[in-house]
Amino acid sequence: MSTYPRTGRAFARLVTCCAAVTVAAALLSGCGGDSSDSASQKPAAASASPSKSMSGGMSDMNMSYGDPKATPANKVPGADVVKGAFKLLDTRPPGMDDVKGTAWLAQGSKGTTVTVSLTGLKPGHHYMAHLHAQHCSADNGGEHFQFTKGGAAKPPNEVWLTFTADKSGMGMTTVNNAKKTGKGAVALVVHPMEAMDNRIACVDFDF
Ligand SMILES: [Cu+2]
Repeated sequence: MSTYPRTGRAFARLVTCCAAVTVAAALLSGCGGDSSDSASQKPAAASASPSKSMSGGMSDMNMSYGDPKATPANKVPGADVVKGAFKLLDTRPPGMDDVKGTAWLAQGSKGTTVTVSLTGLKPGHHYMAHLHAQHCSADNGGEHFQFTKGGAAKPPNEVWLTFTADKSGMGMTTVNNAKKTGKGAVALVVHPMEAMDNRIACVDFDF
């Protein structure tokens, strides 16, 4: 298991932005570790509505968010789609210099659909992405986008995606939310699951 350096500033941001997720990362023992562990912990089926049987608390932090087989955002019929390319962030952990990819955000009659597709990831490692409320140039995306500001810091009030890189270092998934983000979700940030404060890359959505 690798550990990443944590600066005080990054940790403070972590507490405000991704504290809940870090709990999840801590609970996901073996996450990002050896491949046998990863395989045994891989969810049987990704769920686009992870909160249905959960009553809140830490249990829902172990859920997966998104479904790689769902209709991707750029193929949602009749939706307005914005697309952006990932830009590397200075907070990325070592070994992430070749990360590249695209994210799409679609809004239509079924709410919001977000798809991420990345290459250059570490094979077998777990990643998480969120919609963020500020552009990449403003504190690397700032805080998470929330439909109800100050509400629950988790889906469905926030938009989260989880995915695992395949053998070639490629990862992708799609998640849906019944509500439209409007122009409030201006960026998407991808993090390593086990080190949420090490933001790897960011996409700006320009509406
Ligand atoms: Cu985030």
